[in-house]
Amino acid sequence: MKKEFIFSVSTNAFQIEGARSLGGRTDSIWDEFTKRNFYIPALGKAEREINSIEIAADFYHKYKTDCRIMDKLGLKGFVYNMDWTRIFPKDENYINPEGIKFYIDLFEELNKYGIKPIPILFHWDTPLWAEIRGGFENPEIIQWFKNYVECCFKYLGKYTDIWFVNDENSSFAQSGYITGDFPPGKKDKTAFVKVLHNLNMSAAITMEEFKKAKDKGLLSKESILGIDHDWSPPVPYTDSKEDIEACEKYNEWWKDLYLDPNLKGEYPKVFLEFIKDNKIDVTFSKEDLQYLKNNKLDFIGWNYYRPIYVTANDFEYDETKFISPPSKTHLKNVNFVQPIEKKYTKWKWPVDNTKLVEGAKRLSKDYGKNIPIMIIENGFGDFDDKSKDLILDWDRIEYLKDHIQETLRAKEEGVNMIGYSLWTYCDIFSPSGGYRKDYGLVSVDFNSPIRERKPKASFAWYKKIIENEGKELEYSQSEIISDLTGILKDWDIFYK
Ligand code: BGP
Repeated sequence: MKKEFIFSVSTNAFQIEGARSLGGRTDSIWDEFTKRNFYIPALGKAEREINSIEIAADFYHKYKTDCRIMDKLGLKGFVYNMDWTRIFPKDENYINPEGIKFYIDLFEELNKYGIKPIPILFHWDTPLWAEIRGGFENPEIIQWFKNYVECCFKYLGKYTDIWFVNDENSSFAQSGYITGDFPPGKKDKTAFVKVLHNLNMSAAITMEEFKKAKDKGLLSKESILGIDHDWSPPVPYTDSKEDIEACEKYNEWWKDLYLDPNLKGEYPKVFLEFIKDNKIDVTFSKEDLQYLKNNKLDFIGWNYYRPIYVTANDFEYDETKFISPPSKTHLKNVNFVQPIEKKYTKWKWPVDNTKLVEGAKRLSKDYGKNIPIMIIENGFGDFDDKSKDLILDWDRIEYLKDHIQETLRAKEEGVNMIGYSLWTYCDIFSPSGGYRKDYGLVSVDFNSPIRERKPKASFAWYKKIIENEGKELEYSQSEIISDLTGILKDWDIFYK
């Protein structure tokens, strides 16, 4: 029976939930990191703000209001990156009743409105008790993670049949252990290799627990478990043979390394070369590699924000050609450039939907013609003007329209696209922009003690798209303004 295409929104616990010291919860690495690195750039600067996530959008207290708002939007799915620490605040054994109860209540509430919860079990936020014991560098974490996922399938399995293990292992492992931009903030290639392997083994043990949970009837037989990855398809800067080869080399690292272990049960050559070239004293046992092969995941979550412009050349910074200095990668003759003729957000993220269909076809070619693919993140980060009665985020609507169009075209052209989930439901803490980088369909007033919510023009537009199942993406601004004015009529009573 062909399943309905899912129109959804996505969000993440440490960016939205707040209540970080409430309900029996203790600190995780993002709590520790944001406290230790607190930094607020000058007003209006598109710079990285590191701010407190203690309250964020206070979803922990406002989730019932938010579920009502999502019902008003007509949502079919809600992708939620869970918080391991809220459920396991002390160690790998103690289950926090208030923690698991919060997620049971949330999933119950979503189901009440016919919205399918789509949980992602791990989004970069290791519990501090685990980090102190080595975190993902310590292979024991695989058993600790097993306890966590077993608990989630036991108490939450009945609410949904679509699950993911990890969000963007690339961001967590590379920014957490190579560049140090994200917690735990290390620059250690050996740690990076160990962490990646333990993440993949944790995904494999999650698949083993997933199968057991199905056998126990905790999960429906059709339930699927996937990996969510942010592969930015490469665009060769020129059509030279060298630049095209550079794109393939790029794909080996940024696509194959973060998908092959989970979908093929093997590591790409580029990773084994990295270990050898850097004299990293880490080997993977035959048993582990066999275990990965025996526990491959079912499908792909794809975070598509932008393509990336790749060249083999080592260009000097020429402001007449590039909007930022070219950047070298650790791969020989693979460099990133930002050509001046392209379009970018205020945070210099390319705005370019031209690679989505080709990228989706490439994923199908590499991982199976019928492998289900769901866009899990796609969104437009901006400084929204919240000074007027109506928040008219037309640029965001244009961006979303262009990407939903390509997602549906990929589906029409034979890719098994099962859904589109935009980033993000409401304004939240951004890892690269703090509270000054807006992505939400719903605005949040971070100065208001009750974190007031207010719909933007994009809310009214996406509501229409869900109603017409993406058959009509075009819109008139005047119509959206009148729809939004209508939505705001009783907003303060029911949704503030
Ligand atoms: C992805 C993350 C999300 C989200 C998004 C936007 O990598 O999975 O959590 O933050 O990027 O990033 P940012 O807010 O830094 O622009």
